[in-house]
Amino acid sequence: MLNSDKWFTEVYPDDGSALSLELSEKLHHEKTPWQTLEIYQTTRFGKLMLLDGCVMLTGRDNFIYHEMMTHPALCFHASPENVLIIGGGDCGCLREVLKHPEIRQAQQVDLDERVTWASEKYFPELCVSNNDPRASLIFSDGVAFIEQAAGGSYDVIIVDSVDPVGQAARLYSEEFYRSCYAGLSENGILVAQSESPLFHKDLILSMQSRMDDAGFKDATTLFFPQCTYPSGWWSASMAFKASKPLTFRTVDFETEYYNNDIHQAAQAKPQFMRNATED
Ligand code: AG3
Repeated sequence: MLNSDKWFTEVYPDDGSALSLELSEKLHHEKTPWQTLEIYQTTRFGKLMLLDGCVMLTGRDNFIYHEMMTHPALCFHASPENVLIIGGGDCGCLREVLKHPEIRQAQQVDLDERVTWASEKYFPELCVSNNDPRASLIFSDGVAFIEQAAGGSYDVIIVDSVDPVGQAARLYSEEFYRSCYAGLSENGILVAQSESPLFHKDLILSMQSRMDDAGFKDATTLFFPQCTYPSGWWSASMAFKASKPLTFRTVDFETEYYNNDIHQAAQAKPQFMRNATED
């Protein structure tokens, strides 16, 4: 039995399961205009950020998610210069994007300024590139932002959002993917977090078909572990405006999870995914 004062638990009612982390201190709690934001110190997972009671990141394992949300797409692009991050207010994706020396401009558009404030205070390691002259932090609605963007503005668009509930559901729609398609340059690549392969297979499949319907030529899903998210197994779905490139660039900076072998291995489809997409 767990002592509930000492433990945070995120329950996944649809899947009859839950994840618990042992806490040592409550560091912050506020209702922002958009959501409830909480930060805790855990005993073994570093700091923990929750939005509306859902785990957004822990200090211990966020590197896997942030590297997989950025490097595969950026390495598939021959020369990514302009990048848009929709969501991602904790700045973890921004930090990874700016490790690529080719990048000339990285814009991050998140609704909630308080998430970035909290990240700067409690996760300074994720915010090391916030003052990079190539970075701009914009606090506004990502859906409206990409709808209004000039066509062909971005080489890579990264959608680092929360689960597809409430306002965020718009970030999983065909209409939104159409705006991303228009906002991408000729060989542009879209990558979006796409939940758990085990718990949310149908969402992944419907994201892929919406990406198809929005005009993208190819789509692929990356599979990777993320032990503090539902089921401990996560995914990111990529869509290519032109055909999926046959080659990818190698990074020459330090990473903790991503490397050339992971780039390829993460695209291997589990058999149940193959079965679900076979005609
Ligand atoms: N974005 C994906 C969070 C989804 C987690 N879902 C949950 N715990 N139910 C995280 C933002 C990290 N930059």
